[in-house]
Amino acid sequence: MKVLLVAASLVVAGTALPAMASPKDDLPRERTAVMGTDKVQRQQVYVGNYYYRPDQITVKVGQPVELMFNIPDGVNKHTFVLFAPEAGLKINTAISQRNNMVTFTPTKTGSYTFYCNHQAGFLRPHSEQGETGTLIVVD
Ligand SMILES: [Cu+2]
Repeated sequence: MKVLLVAASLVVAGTALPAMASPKDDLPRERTAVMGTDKVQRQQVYVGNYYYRPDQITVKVGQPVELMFNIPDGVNKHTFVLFAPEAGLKINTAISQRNNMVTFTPTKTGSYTFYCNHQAGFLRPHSEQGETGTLIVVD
């Protein structure tokens, strides 16, 4: 009985709280990838419904980039698509806790859009729900 009461009060406490802010609101939107001593630029990217954070990532041209995705367990699938052949970028990969990294080397400065192309049933594709971002490649 005591356990039930505790559980019931937790439910009440939970509902009494204001609507939980999405974690994306607390995460930075802009980051410059950090160049390692091994000359690889690394950036951690949080992925959720339906966002990447940061969603504006600045990197240096001609140096390898490694994006490490931090993605929670969940039913929604997500992908990372970055198609800019003019800059040597042709990436289209599912991302998950098991497949949580992409590496590439941009060969041309510019701004390139990345997005999630997953679409469940008749729902709008994730990219149309905000799951997009920009890779900014600088000299
Ligand atoms: Cu997605």
